[in-house]
Amino acid sequence: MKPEVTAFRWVPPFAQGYVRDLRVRWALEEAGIPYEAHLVDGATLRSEPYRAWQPFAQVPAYRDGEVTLFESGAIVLYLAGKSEALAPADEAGKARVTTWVIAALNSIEPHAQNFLQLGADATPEMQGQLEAMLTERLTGLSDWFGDKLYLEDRFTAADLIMTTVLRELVDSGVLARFPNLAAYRERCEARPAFGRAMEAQLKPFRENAPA
Ligand SMILES: N[C@@H](CCC(=O)N[C@@H](CS)C(=O)NCC(=O)O)C(=O)O
Repeated sequence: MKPEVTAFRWVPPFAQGYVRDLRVRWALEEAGIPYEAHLVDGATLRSEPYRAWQPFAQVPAYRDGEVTLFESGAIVLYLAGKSEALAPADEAGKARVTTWVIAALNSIEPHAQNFLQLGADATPEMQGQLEAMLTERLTGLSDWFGDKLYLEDRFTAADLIMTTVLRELVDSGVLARFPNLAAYRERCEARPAFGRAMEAQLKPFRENAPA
């Protein structure tokens, strides 16, 4: 069976281009694996059959006849195990890619999300703390990254996930304080596979926009 990825039929404009099925679509595009989007709405998400697939009633979920998965990071890592377009074939290289995928999702994304989501309504003191915690993580990443082009010696699934975490920080202006990370994010988003994945996410939103 062709791989199937769940995605929203429509979301409000602020979320368009940022829904996490983008990660899976991008990985599939990089790997050259054709797939089908299984578009869902809120009622489907909350339904019992969907929750059996994705316990938290979220997108994306994935299945391909061999596996049934959820969590964008896990799905991208699974695809990286199948395609050298997403990770080196050797065990050490694969392990490094896994490390950076987990680092993006576990060491950076929570601080980015706390800053963006909690920061808006927080007291100035709390805002400052959230920003300081995020800045500390971005400083660590930026210092380690230096003048590299990618986390490994070429584009991998680690860059794909890291880019999707960093791009959420563009509008806040925080990412621009780290020019090497800002340039890295732009370099990864310039990839044709990213463009195809983005267009694939946005097309149903245009087609299903409320009248
Ligand atoms: N950790 C999950 C997060 C998935 C997630 O946050 N999905 C959002 C869209 S980006 C969603 O479905 N939100 C609907 C909801 O939570 O009700 C993953 O990476 O797959």
